[in-house]
Amino acid sequence: MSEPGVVNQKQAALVARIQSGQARVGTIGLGYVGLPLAVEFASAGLTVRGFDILEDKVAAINRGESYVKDVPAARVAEHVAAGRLSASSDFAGLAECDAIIICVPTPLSKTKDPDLQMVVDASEAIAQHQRPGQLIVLESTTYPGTTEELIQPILERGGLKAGVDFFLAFSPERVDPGNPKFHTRNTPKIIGGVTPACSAAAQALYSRAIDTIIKVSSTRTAEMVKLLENTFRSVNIGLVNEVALMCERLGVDVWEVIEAAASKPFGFMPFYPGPGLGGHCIPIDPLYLSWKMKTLNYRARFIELAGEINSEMPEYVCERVALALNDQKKAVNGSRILIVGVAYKKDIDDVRESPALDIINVLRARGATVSFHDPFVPSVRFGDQVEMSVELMPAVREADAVLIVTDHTGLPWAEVVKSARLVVDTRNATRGIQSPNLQKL
Ligand code: SAJ
Repeated sequence: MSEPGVVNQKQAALVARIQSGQARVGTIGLGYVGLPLAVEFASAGLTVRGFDILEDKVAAINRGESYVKDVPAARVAEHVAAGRLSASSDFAGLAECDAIIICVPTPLSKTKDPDLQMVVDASEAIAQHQRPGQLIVLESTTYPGTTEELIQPILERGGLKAGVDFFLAFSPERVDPGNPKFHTRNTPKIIGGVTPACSAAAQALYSRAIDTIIKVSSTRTAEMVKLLENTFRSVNIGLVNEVALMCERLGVDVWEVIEAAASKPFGFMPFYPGPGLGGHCIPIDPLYLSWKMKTLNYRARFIELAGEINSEMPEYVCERVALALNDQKKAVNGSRILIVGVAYKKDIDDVRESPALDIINVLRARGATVSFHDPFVPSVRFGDQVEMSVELMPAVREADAVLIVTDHTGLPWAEVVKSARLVVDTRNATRGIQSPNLQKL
């Protein structure tokens, strides 16, 4: 254990190494958060070692390749060739890092409770190779209290103390996959340290790679900021999905209503109805907060209600397809249905938690023959079957119904509507196109 006075020397030495560019940064988890972050720190001139348990990711990076759409392979290759970026599945290398950032998934368990096993595994790996003077930052989205209640004890088990012998902070990731404008460097970064010395060390690190740093007073505050951001989205998407259900009963075009409401220059922010909530963040993160609140005997009603409405949308969409087929004297049973777009949102290739998968399963359970076309997703695994994306127009012409689930940019929507017997559009991809065979949410 160090004397109180030493903490400044440890922190000063760490900050000096960061500012001189000598610091070695480790990122645990090389997915859509960890890889862009690793590349950004390498671009800032620091030496970065990415750690992942998946050998294929490690090998791809060391070959100078990128499997994350928002990270050009050329950037990976450049830093690997220059020796600034490398990857490994040997976590012993953590001992050489001055700063370690945990970017592993925080999914839900089968019982819809937080599953922090990957965060615990990463923390245990750090503890196993820990040395005084290191900065450890958790970026994975989690409930308020995780950093200090779960990670800190693991890292202090060997006798080192947070804020004295090592530095510990939480800094939420804010990656928006496919966003052409905002990426790691130009998205403001929230930082909350266990102690002010921890915050200062984290600020020194991130300001090397990110333009705007915002320090908050604690790790819990930083953890809650992220959950507010994502709960805000989930609740507003739930609201607008319910508005779509209301507008359908009122015989009013919900897309026209939202577009007109969005003309208000203040006090309104448009969200859009859709086939349901996909991705590994918005459907999941708010449940981390409602779970934590239950342990404090509080029921987070907005989160629960939004979750109910959003998770009912795939079923509602299937009902709309059934009614539209019925108008043409057809049943879902025996119909050929083409799903256009299976990614969870437009212009990305990720199908995790995509509502399209629920919709396909429901329609198949009702006896439909369902195929899909997605220019970003060449194949999807359904159980032990891998199904391929079909060519668009022949499938459109053959289908009894075409269901637009993801409004990828650049698809020939007018031609789809012209050639199809029936189109149900859940994303207003066909805005401005009129046809008796076209229905929208
Ligand atoms: N969605 C709607 N209606 C909307 C907006 C979104 O139905 O008006 C659906 C999308 O189709 C998608 C889901 O909600 O299925 C989530 O969409 P999203 O735009 O929130 O995208 P994510 O989950 O990829 O990324 C979000 C980030 N997105 C934005 O801020 C726009 C951001 O909230 C977080 O940085 C990120 O989650 C995260 O990692 O937490």
